Amino acid sequence: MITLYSMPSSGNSYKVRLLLAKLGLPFRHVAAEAGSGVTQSPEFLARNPKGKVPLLELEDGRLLSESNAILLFLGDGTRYVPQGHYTRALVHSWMFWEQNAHEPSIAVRSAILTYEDRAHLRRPDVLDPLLEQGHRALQVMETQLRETLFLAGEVLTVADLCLYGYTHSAGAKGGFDMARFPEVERWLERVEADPGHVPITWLGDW
Ligand SMILES: N[C@@H](CCC(=O)N[C@@H](CS)C(=O)NCC(=O)O)C(=O)O
Repeated sequence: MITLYSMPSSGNSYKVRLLLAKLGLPFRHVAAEAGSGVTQSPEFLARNPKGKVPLLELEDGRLLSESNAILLFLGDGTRYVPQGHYTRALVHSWMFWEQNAHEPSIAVRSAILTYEDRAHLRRPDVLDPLLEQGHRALQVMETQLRETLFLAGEVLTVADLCLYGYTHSAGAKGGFDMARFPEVERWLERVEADPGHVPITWLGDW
């Protein structure tokens, strides 16, 4: 059976759990919650020197880190990764953008407001620019979702699961003003309506 090392409260980890649920793939879950020290243990660092989760361990011991690489690996050959070269490249484009422009503002602001060890960062000079950057990222999604039902076209792909990871809690955890982004809100509902959806609290207990 495959093993997933993941942080229960993290969107990057949630993306992978969400795809595993949709694929109906059984897995062993190893929790690495913030502050637990799991990711800095010698055993974990021997598996992933980056010291980060999610980390996928295959039955034969091969390892794969980076949430979006894991999504593309697990989704390959399924309805979640399109076959057409251009559409697949669009999926990659959204996933690279997520790590470069969306996660660094939306996930980071949410983390500062959630985790007590980041409470010292709850200052306007840190939080205000992140709010502005996050709203800009949400506007990029809003603009796309005025044109298509999902980010890379008319069907749900791993790009949607990837962006759902942190967007679904951007208002509640990050303090972003979601009322400004009605198409994003409708897209969140469409992603949730897709078969096999599970909440962030689901850790693989089938
Ligand atoms: N680019 C990486 C980011 C991974 C990452 O930053 N993981 C965080 C949780 S979201 C983590 O492992 N934190 C635990 C630690 O730093 O010890 C991915 O998408 O997988």
